[in-house]
Amino acid sequence: MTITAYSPLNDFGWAPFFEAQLGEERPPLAALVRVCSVHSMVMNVIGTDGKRQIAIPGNWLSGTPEERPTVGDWLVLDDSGEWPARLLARRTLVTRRAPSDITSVQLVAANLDTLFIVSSLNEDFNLSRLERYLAIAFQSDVTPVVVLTKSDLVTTERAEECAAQARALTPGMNVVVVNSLTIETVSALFPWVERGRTATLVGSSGVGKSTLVNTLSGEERTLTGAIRDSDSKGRHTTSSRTLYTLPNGGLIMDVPGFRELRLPPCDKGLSAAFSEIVALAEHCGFADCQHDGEPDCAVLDAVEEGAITQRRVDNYRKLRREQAAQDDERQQAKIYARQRRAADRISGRPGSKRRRKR
Ligand SMILES: Nc1nc2c(ncn2[C@@H]2O[C@H](COP(=O)(O)OP(=O)(O)OP(=O)(O)O)[C@@H](O)[C@H]2O)c(=O)[nH]1
Ligand SMILES: [Mg+2]
Ligand SMILES: [Zn+2]
Repeated sequence: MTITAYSPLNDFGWAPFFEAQLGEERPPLAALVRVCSVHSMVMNVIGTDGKRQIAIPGNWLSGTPEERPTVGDWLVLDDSGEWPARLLARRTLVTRRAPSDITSVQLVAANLDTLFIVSSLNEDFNLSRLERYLAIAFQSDVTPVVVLTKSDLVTTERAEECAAQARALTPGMNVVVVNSLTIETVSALFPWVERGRTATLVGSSGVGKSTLVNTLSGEERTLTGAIRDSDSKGRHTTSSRTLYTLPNGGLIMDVPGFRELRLPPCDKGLSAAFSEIVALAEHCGFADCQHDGEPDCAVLDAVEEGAITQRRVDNYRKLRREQAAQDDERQQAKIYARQRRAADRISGRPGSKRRRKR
């Protein structure tokens, strides 16, 4: 990489992609900062001047979710050095469908290189859930690494069996088995968090994401929580997304455990996560074959031959159905918004016009 005045920022994940956005504008080094956490009115940022808290401009809060700053973003501060002037375009962005609003997305992490998909080797292990996370990683062009935790609580056979099943999901995918409490096994994750590289931890509550942050850091950076005795599930200990710098120079983002993972619009991600089904479907008798018992179905033939599992086909169909339902909902929401604007115009209410201008 060419050395420029901004190279000291490489430690925080700076890249030519961001530098190209500065154009003629050459802000001082200290004016470029990366977002470590976002709260209702303020965000914590890190840069060559260390860590500090800055306010979020009010007009940034009123935009669409994608227009608001999120953890991992790069900002340009104004001359005062106190106030964000620009949010730089993102190199990568992982989103999920907002739990509260069917038609909108929630930002999970910006400008990451690797998505650590964390699952424990006990009850939490679920191939269909892993496939959801993989679709999200592929949708965002982020490298997925499956991290299977709590190897100390299961037999070696169980760990190997789960790892083999996870590996079989995507050719060439990295699957790492760890005991998150000890660096001996966790050190296998270092290649993805080398100096200047950013990884994000996602998975259900209680699988050991925060424990991994602490073990990689060599100290207690964040709280971890005991598992509920009743159902072995976590207690949602981590409550906000935070980007941490590691002693070796890498960056890792801890994310609260997801209760459920609903996919954002994810056509590309699903095609990549289920590439062999997409390829087989080319040979089905009907162009719109649903692989649900139609004659001459190449996908179901492959199931019969044992080349793919019925579970995988069922999950693919389910995720595609979810996408179609989402498209319908978005379409409905658009029609509704259009009708409301028309009604506003007739009654002379100016609300919708103001909304459109922003
Ligand atoms: N034995 C064992 N315990 C682990 C391992 N990983 C995590 N734990 C324990 O599991 C519990 C939950 O770990 P956390 O790191 O808080 O889990 P989390 O994924 O951050 O959970 P949320 O913040 O709720 O999303 C803690 O008691 C950890 O000590 C592991 O590999 N082996
Ligand atoms: Mg946690
Ligand atoms: Zn078919």
